[in-house]
Amino acid sequence: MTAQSRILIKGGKVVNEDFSVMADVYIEDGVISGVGTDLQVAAGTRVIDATHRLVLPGGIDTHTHMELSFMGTTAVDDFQIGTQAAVAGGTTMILDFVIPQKGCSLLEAYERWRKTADHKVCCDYSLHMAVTWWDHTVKKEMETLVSDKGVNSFKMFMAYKDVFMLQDHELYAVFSTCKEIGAIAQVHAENGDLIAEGAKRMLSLGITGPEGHEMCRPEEVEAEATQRAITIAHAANCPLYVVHVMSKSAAKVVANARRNGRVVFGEPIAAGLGTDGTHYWHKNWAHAAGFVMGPPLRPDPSTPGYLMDLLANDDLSVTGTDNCTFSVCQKALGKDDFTKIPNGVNGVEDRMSVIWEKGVHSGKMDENRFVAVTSTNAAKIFNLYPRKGRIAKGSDADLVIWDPKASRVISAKTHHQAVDYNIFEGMQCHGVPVVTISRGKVVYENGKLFTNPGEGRYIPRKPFAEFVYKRINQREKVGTPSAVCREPYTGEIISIGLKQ
Ligand code: URQ
Ligand code: ZN
Ligand code: ZN
Repeated sequence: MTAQSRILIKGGKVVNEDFSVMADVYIEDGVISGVGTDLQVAAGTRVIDATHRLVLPGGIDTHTHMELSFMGTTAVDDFQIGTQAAVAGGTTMILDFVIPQKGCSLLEAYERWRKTADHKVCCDYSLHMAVTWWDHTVKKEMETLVSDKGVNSFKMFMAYKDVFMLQDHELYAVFSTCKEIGAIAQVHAENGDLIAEGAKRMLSLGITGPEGHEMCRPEEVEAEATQRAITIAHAANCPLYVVHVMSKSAAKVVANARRNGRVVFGEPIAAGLGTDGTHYWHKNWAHAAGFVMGPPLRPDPSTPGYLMDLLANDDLSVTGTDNCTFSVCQKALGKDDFTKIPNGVNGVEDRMSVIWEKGVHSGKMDENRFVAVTSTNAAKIFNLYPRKGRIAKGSDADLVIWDPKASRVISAKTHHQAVDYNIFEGMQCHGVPVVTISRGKVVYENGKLFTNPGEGRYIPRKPFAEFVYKRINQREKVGTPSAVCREPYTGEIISIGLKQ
């Protein structure tokens, strides 16, 4: 073991989701080997001073699309640049999506994504699998992905009609399979049929700009699909994860379901927590188009604060970014027709600071809840905990030294992402990552990257995460309906012979 692989983080406050404590952290060979005071450390250990700073579990971004080919072009943040930007923002793991085209093999798509990502990633990563079509071969491949490839999360699109969208009976079949194999079902919850009709209507009214993108799919189109997914998942006794919850209406549906005891998790994203859909009405086309994603950001300016309130009180559970970036010249594919603007925005670098500023600095949540929603809950839901999402002996040494008092101004001029604009441009955020450590290696320090592409690893995940399945399993045992015992009916029966 080289001295380089031994680090002592001294004088900081360790913040986990359940409590904070003044303690040092000793790291050896990529793993946390001690948390406390007066730790015995080997000679030659590198000491990092964390006085007046917080030591947090590295962020886990539950939702990215690095170098996704979509709507005729390819997202510019690839797995190298995207993970460099992640660690520059205090995130030490991303969960990306394999998205097979309709009719294509899920396993072949999985191997393609691994081949693309493995040699590029600068921090650990894992993969969700999208199910964009359904037949018995898809079911077989889902079983193989769980048993052999460490996938335990499958995403179904209720939008993108004719491209990725599944019908309700297919959703029921896929959800039932997820429950059988111990996976969590994720949904992009928007009514794809209504979007298609809405878009036609907007274009027929001569509305071709980004404002049409939001007006063709208002909040209720998201809320209706969110409720429908929850209902179908409940019928299958399947745990549900609603990705990118973008509106107050959809958030209320998730909150209500959770209060009714449903096993459902809502994922707001940095964009929806930090900005809003008023930008679609900006006079500058490129500015407006830069915010186009699905579901859209909402023009109700109270949306970010509302989503943050629900995230603070556990009505919403976990945060991602849906980082799927297209530079202005790519967005311009839709300069005359908003339905051709590649959907997606940035977030992977700024998520942690945006949530600290709007969530913790604002007083809506404390530092422990911040850790829960940026790291720990993701680890628990996707069965990575406590290897990831906690600062404890034996956990991976994925951590960030965080300065809650420092602030930074977000700008495309200084960000590490490849995309040539930033939806948070000009936002001042308290809460700044000073040092990011990925599996015991300093990968970012004082504004400089020390990453090596390929040093990140693919992290396989086992099925039946306890955090998700304990209630499901118990309901399976006690919730099965039974028939009433009764004497057979022996009275008269009307005859309904053939019509004369
Ligand atoms: O829908 C998604 O999550 C992918 C295709 C990224 N784009 C987006 O607008 N959300
Ligand atoms: Zn989506
Ligand atoms: Zn997405």
